[in-house]
Amino acid sequence: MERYYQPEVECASRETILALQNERLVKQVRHVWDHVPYYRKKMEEKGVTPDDIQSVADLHKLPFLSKDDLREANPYGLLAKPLKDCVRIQSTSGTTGKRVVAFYTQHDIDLWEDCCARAITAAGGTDEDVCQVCYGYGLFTGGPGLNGGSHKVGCLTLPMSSGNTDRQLQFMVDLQSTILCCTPSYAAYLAESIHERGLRDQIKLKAGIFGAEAWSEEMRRDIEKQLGIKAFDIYGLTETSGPGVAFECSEQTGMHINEDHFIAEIIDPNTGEVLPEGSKGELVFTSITKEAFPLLRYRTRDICVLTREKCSCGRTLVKMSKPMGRSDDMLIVKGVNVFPSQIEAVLIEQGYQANYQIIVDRINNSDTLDVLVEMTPENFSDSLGKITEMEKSLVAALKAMLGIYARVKLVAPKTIARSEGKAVRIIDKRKI
Ligand code: DLL
Repeated sequence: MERYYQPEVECASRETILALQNERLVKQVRHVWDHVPYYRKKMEEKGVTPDDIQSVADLHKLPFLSKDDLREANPYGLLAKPLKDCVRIQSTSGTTGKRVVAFYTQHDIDLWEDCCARAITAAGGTDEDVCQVCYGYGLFTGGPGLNGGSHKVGCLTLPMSSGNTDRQLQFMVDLQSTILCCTPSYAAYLAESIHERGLRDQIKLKAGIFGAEAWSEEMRRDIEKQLGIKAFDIYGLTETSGPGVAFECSEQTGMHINEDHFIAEIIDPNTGEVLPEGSKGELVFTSITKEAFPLLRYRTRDICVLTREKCSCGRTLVKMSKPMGRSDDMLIVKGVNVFPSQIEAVLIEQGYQANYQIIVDRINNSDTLDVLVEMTPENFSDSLGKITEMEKSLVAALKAMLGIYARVKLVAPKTIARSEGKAVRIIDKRKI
């Protein structure tokens, strides 16, 4: 039984969704103006008042919010509800600077969990399922979000948190988990461990809900094959509540954005200009239902494309492509833009797994790009001559993809550290 499929919104006509967004946006702008002096000042500086915002068509008049604003206002500067009405905080990981704290009322948590429940349902989850949540719990939103969503769907929920792979596998086998929720890099590690322990016949997984970091289509196919599951992408960020802002359906061609809660725009990251549908640019979100920490026109730094093509699943919610990297994740090497996802796609296409590290340095005023790639146990025993050939072939494939030379070094299996959460694959020594 699909307890959390909400066709009245997920499959509603464009007009219905727009009417809902218009009404909620107008209310939200007023709420922020009345309760968040920080944002009110930004609006005043731009000469905008709540009366100027009558519908989604007026959204472009509002100022953007950035991570820098969040840091400056941290912790209470963007709070729109009295602290006594808040029941929870979550926090960003702080990998790109100081941590930012997000606040939730009980209502905010309820809506956030609804979004995660939609994601689990879209991945085929029902109250018959056993959902193993191995995203981190605590300040990270992955564990709490999927945990809440799983409860709403009525799955038997295994609140594992990340790490302790032996215990994960024991529970997976003993309780016959059918849905796995974790980062794609941890899913790949679990798949590797299942293979090594010969447990493939003892697991009953049917679906995975993987997100929180960039992963390529090639990596998806690899994980699906290794675990015998269908792997679904899920997107979100702490600032907009957490996972469940967007989720994939059975078509697996992008993630439906929960437009009854978030208005999405794509902008040119350099000029801030709003781009037409189908253009590649920076994703910007306005949260129209959040009470405690509502962000208007928040710049995510994630680069992607929005499309409204008809989806065979019946959902009409706009779809976002997989983020093609973050604008602040993008490496500029010898003046060329390099996204780690491009490197990953090449490696997996050539038969390697997503165990790699990218090292960028500057030697004699010139950038260098090194890619360490783990060999598979099968090709590890090959002769030195063959390994040199394999490295050469990777260098050529990377050159074709990136347009620049990358030095490739194949290393022994298991020499690159595995990740239980978000993988750290880039070492940029120019910044150290
Ligand atoms: O990663 C929330 C989350 C938890 C999403 C579990 C999905 C599953 P943050 O730690 O604040 O929140 O990081 C947000 O992670 O701006 C993206 O750059 C990246 N990200 C999240 N989901 C995806 C995805 C969580 N499916 C940042 N694909 C975002 C690529 C993703 N990148």
